[in-house]
Amino acid sequence: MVVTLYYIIVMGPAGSGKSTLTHALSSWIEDHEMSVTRVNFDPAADSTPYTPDVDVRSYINVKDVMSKYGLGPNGALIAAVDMLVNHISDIKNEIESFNDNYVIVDMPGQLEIVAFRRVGPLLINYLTEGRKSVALFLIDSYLTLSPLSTISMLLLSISTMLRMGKPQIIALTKADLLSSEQEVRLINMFDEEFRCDDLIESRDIVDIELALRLCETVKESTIDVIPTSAVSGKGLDEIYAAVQRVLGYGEDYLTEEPSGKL
Ligand SMILES: Nc1nc2c(ncn2[C@@H]2O[C@H](COP(=O)(O)OP(=O)(O)OP(=O)(O)O)[C@@H](O)[C@H]2O)c(=O)[nH]1
Ligand SMILES: [Mg+2]
Repeated sequence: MVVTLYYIIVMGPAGSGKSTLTHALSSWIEDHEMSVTRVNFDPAADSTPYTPDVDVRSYINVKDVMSKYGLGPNGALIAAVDMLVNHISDIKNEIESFNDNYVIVDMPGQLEIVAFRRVGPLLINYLTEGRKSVALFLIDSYLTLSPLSTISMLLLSISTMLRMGKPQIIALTKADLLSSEQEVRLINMFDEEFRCDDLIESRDIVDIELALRLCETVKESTIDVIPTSAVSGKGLDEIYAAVQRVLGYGEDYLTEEPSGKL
């Protein structure tokens, strides 16, 4: 069988659960007899819940950059991500040498550095060039319990999608921490039934017209929103199905011969 590398770029704000989901999703993929390369793309990561197959820290480490150039953590992360440009070709070669079915790239949480500066999209475009790729944008479920907070997070996801130029799936993480009542509220937020007009009841909104327009925009632009838990495994099969829909054009490794590389 010809193995095609599919890239899943895991993005989201700090602490949204990227590394934990990278671990859970890669195990899920292996449990389904497909192979996966785990890439830690965070030069500032202290530790990861999975063992990276490819690790940008072996090329550039933020702690070294801090001490060498006398920078603080944010400045050093900006410099480190810039410096990755010099190594991206080697990183790509290292990833491709595994020749696995999927590559999961666990990104840093500082979106202002990895998505909104020029170099982040440049690195990811280089990495995924010639391959099918999808961004998986994570939002902490807890931040989607109020309509305004949800709209803010979805706007962030849309801004990130515009910067990265990739199709995007949204996963709501840590669903296991919600009570059943909260879970119902959360799912209803993304339901067809949810009406932006309900926002008018909120007293905290400075500009209600703007809030309503943004609400309509995010409602129209948000396609796949999947509640997940890395603890219980909830939503992992839905993420896989959504990735297939976006990337696979009907092609599905689950219905193909296993890679035999596990
Ligand atoms: N209960 C629960 N906790 C989770 C889940 N996913 C992540 N966490 C916890 O949330 C915290 C942050 O998770 P990480 O995976 O490190 O988040 P991250 O997005 O990689 O964080 P940064 O790389 O620092 O931006 C950790 O304490 C995780 O154990 C989940 O599905 N359920
Ligand atoms: Mg992380």
